[in-house]
Amino acid sequence: MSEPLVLVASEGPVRVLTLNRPAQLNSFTAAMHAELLPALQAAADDAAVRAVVLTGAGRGFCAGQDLADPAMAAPAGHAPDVAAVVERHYKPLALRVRTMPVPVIAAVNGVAAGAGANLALGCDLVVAARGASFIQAFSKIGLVPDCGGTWLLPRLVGRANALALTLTGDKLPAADAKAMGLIWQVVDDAELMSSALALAQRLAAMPTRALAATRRALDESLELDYAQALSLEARLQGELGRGHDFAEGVSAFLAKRAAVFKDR
Ligand code: T3D
Repeated sequence: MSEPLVLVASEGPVRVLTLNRPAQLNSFTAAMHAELLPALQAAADDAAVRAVVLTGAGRGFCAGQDLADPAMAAPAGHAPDVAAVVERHYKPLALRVRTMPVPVIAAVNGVAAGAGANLALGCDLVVAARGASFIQAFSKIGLVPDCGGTWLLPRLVGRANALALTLTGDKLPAADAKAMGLIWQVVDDAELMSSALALAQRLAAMPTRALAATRRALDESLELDYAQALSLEARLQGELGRGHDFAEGVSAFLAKRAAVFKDR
């Protein structure tokens, strides 16, 4: 039997998904897509999962689309249908990550290029190894950023930085990505997984439903005016206020004990 292209492991409430095509820097084939999206869906559907960590096997995180995947190739004499690839694979993947009911942490162990970079940047928190790097490789092969890159980049680092990264396709070392505000944290290479897992365990013990609602409010606020954002806050507070976790959080605070959150 061949190795899975996405390794799935659990550390208590944390689901760890590892892209597993190390010889090709975990670049995406149709077959790897066919394992990653269901693995994310399974984590979303499993009430015991309260955080997800996404990482890569070997020296790379993900080099984006596998440019040699025969399953993506056009029939002889035809132009490739890149739109179909994006609609079928990258759009559902980016949407799934962004709407997970639990926090998603990218543990970027090495180079993250093309759609691989944007997959990481679409996660809620990005922790990168010092030796990792981010490359908006699309301009080098005549494409625009996909997997959410055009939406994410200006929001994360502003138009000037977004344009510089995407037009040049230059490699951005993890420390520079952190300094630019593109990612959350840089850690020593040897400490990547322990740091990402500790962060995931910490988030897993928090009120998961409120964390997912917070992400939603921040994302939606970008399309709203101030009054609309205030209304969305009121609606979400209303929903959360009726849940177990708010009552538990307040009662634990007043009783000076640790809260045990359950909502998801
Ligand atoms: O249909 C569509 O295409 C639409 C979807 C588009 C989404 C996208 O992601 S487009 C962007 C695709 N990705 C790239 O253009 C990145 C291509 N890779 C690179 O530029 C370099 O590999 C890296 C800068 C990422 C890393 O460089 P380096 O020197 O550390 O490693 P390397 O030697 O280039 O790569 C190691 C191996 O991985 C090598 O194989 P080999 O020679 O040892 O057998 C290389 O061919 C393979 N590899 C790396 N990236 C890809 C890849 N094979 C296929 N596709 C790749 N994207």
